[in-house]
Amino acid sequence: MIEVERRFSLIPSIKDRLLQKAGSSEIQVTDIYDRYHSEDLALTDRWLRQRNGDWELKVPVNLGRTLGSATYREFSGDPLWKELGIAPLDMEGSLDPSLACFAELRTTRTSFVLLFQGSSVNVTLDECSSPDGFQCSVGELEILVSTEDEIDAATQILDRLFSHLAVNHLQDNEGKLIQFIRQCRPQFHKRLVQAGISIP
Ligand code: V4E
Repeated sequence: MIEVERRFSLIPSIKDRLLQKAGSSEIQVTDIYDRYHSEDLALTDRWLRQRNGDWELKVPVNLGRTLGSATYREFSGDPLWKELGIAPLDMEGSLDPSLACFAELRTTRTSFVLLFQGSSVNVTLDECSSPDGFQCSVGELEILVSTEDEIDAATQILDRLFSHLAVNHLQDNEGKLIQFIRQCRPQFHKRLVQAGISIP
C-alpha cells in the first residue's frame, strides 16, 4: 500500500479534542534502526527498521517531490527482501545489538479511524522517547491508497480534514525518526542534508 500522510504537533489540547471523537486503541511500538543497514539505505531515502521485531521498509514513490511532502510505499515480508535485492537479514546473527543500534524509538501510539468525505482516515497520536533521552509528540493523519493516481485526491482530503479540525499541519512534515536524527545524530543528519533528504 501507499501511505499518504500529513503530520502535526501533538499538543495536549489537540489530543484531548481528537480523542473525544472516536473510540481509540493504545499500543506500544518499538522501532529499531540498526547502524549497518539502515544508515546506508537512509542516504538513498529508504528506511529499514524492525518494528516490534518485524522488518519493515519504506521507499518513496513520488520522486521529484519537494522535501517533506514525500509519500512512501511500505514493504514487509518477502516483497521487502525482493525490493532490497538481498537475502533476509538475521538480526540475531549480527553484531552486539547495543553497538549496532542507530536508533531505538519507543512509542505509545493511540490510534483510531475517522470517516471523512467518504474516506477512512487513520489518525495516529504518538508519544515517543528513546534511551538517548529524546522525546517527541507527533500526530498523523493518513489515507492508504493502492495506486499513485490516487495520491493527489487523498492529499486534498487530508488538507480539508486539517481545516475541518482546525489543526495546522507541520510544514516540514517531520516524523519521529528525522527529529531524533537531527537532535541525537547531528553528524549523520548533516549527511542527510547533503544528500537532499532532510532540511538543515
Ligand atoms: C525518516 C523517514 C522514515 C522512517 C519512519 O519515520 P517515523 O516518522 O519515525 O515513522 P512512523 O512511526 O510515522 O511510521 P508509521 O507508523 O507511520 O509507518 S520514512 C521517511 N522518512 C524520511 C523523511 C524525510 N526525508 N523527511 C521528512 C520530513 N520526513 C521523513
